Amino acid sequence: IRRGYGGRVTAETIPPIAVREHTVDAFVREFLRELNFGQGVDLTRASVNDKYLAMARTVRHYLMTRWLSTLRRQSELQAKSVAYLSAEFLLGRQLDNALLAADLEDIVTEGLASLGIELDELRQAEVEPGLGNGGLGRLAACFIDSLATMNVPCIGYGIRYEYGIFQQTFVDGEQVEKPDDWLRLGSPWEFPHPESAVTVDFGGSVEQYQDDDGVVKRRWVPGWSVLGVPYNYMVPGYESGRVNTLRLWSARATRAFDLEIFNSGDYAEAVRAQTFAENISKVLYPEDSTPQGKELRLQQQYFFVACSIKDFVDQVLPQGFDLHKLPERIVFQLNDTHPVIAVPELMRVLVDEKGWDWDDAWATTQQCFAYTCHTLLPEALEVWPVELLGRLLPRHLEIIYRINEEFLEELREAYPDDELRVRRMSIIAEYPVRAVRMAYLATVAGSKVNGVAALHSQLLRDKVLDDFAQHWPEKFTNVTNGVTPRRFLKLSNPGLSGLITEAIGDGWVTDLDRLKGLEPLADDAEFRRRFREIKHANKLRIADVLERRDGIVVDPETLFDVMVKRLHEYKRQTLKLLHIVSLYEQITTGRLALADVTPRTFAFGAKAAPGYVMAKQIIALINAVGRTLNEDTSLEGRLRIAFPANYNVTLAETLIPAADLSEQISLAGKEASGTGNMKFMLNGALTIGTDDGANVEIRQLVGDENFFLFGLDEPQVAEIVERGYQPSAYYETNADLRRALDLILSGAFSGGDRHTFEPVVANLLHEDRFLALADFQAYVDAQAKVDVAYADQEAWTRSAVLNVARGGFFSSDRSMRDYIDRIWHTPPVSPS
Ligand code: GPK
Repeated sequence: IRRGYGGRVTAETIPPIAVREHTVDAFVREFLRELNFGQGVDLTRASVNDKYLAMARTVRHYLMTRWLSTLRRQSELQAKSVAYLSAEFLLGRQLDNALLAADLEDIVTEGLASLGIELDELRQAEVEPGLGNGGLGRLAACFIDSLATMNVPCIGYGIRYEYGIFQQTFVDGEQVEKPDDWLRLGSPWEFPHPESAVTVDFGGSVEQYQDDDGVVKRRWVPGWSVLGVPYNYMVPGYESGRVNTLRLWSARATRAFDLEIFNSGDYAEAVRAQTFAENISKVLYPEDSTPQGKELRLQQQYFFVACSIKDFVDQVLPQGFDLHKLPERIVFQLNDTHPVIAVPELMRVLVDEKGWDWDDAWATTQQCFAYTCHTLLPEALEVWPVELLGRLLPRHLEIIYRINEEFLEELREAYPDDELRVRRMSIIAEYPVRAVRMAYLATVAGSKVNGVAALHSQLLRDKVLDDFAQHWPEKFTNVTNGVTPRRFLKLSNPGLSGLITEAIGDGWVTDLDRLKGLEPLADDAEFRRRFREIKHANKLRIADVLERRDGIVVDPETLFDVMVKRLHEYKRQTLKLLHIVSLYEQITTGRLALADVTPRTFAFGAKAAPGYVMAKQIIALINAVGRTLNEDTSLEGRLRIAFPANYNVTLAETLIPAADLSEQISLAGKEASGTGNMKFMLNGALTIGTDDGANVEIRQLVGDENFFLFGLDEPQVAEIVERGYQPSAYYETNADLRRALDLILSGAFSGGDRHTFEPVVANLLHEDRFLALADFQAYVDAQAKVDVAYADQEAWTRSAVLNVARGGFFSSDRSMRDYIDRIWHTPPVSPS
């Protein structure tokens, strides 16, 4: 093997690990062996899927030596690791990343070609594992990629959902969800380990008993249980020689089915237990920052953290490990509140199972957890009614009560005359129903609490968790998000990657600050010409994909103006739509000459949570406006809307590199960070955005002159809301806005039907929770500046190059360094 541990593995010291030969011939041999012996087909009869599966398994072999060596070395060293607990890992396709890590692309291309197979055709056969909703899940995937690349020991723990994020289709412009049966054609990247299954209990009651010394104690007598089967995934680092592990849990019944009942002929009853258990990992909750008190969701959360803690304590740690040293060996990072039930679970393990006294257990537990908050929307902070929690996890509820009692005692000592404050900070909410506030529990238990961008962390301290920040100022910190430059620049934008490497060498792939070296080239006309050429080629590439994938035709000669993210009112897709409708209205009424319109392709990509009615209506409206504009020949194709269905990681990888303009237009103070904004920047798009989330840092780094800032800032928003926001006032006073809204109401986009989109417009006029109307004029003005800037292609390209050159800060490698320095204290481990 070329890198990594190969040299150390000798038969004299330890048993050998198989090694694959890094040549075209060896690859071809391996591939045919997998195809013939593994897949059981002959090349002449093999389907594309057969060939894809055989190739994926072959590529996987090339990473195996490093994986096994990493595991061996870790069990020798027992170095401190990160356990990243996350209900979502939005991985995207695996093949290209594996080829990159194994340095195999050339060999595989040549080897397959010698067999008459095109690598690209096999690439298309991969169904991406969509085990996440959006930003939060994709962030987890970027983080584990960075840790492997930086040689930091990490286990990702999550759920192997049988169905990932739903497949979105449009029927008459409306979103229709289809189940995401991603495992249907096989899953070559996973390693199931049914022999290592663990049992997870639920329900039942708590009983009192006397231990051997006569001490009265309490313990859980569960009512039912399920099995958690681990599936391991490789997380290969880039050029590091390390392969970390992602362990996803799948739920099984403890008794597959009751044979006696089955034999008696009651087949339905016999499989009931099985169905019930397997439902726990059946499907990803299609939510994004919306509350939903679902029992199954709490079951999922407890299921995966209980499996993970048990796994770590019983299987990862060496036998006889002194758990008092747990904080030296692990830090459990809580990715939002979804895994927070791990806190009382670790307490239960230490106190009830290991027999520790409470204070001892609490001191250790507090050192083992840290919590990341990803939102500012109050309704997105999870709370679990005690009725539900007590029914599902009675002992955990008791433990939470005790944590809370001691916490409130501490507060009463600190604030003897401020009972109001004490009640505000209680982990238990009393209204509207008695419930556990998971964010508060995480804040009390965690050694650190972080937000995901500078502004977000500030607002957490000042608003959402202000009492806690006053009580424990040193607990709060910021780690601005990042994205992996391997997937979102090197792999997704080969043209630009090649140009960058030619200019500054290839060190940027693991040291993204080196992009700074491109700054002088912004003034180099030849460099700018090549940069533009690459952007154009990327537009041709996405045009081809959209035509084949969706039957959508776009014009690569236009400005690509792209807004891709979950559909949510706070993100304000409607603001962008109002801009488009206003342009259209002005053109059709002759107030704007077609010749003065910058030809644009407005691209949208967005899924709405299936139960989020307003979001779905907005999708229908975008599609309706799109159909009208795209069919209106009087526009001569100067304005077109492209809204491909089922936006996912795979589509992002071709769409983002083609963008000229990145839309980051959330209401200030609502988007915790955003990570799409970073991907666009690194791929040479300019941002039009509000002073929100990581936009703030993007603008600071790239400079005002290379960023289209508009809109209210967070203090202004707070002030307007405080005074009593009246959206209708903007309708009354802004003629363009009024005409745009009236045009929608007139039925112009709904075949004359005035009712179809009335709810969307009425909501904007009478409620407009996210102040779209208040920011309309500022947005339109900023878009006018975009048109002017785009007209000067040399200046525009200069700005685009500077966006790339100054984007290095947004590597998730940097985020990981910040977590390591400020929170985890898990130094890299050298591979040999
Ligand atoms: C935040 F609260 C949540 C959630 O449930 N899901 C989700 O994707 C996002 N997020 C934020 O909305 C983004 O601003 C942020 O960049 C991302 O998490 C990662 O931190």
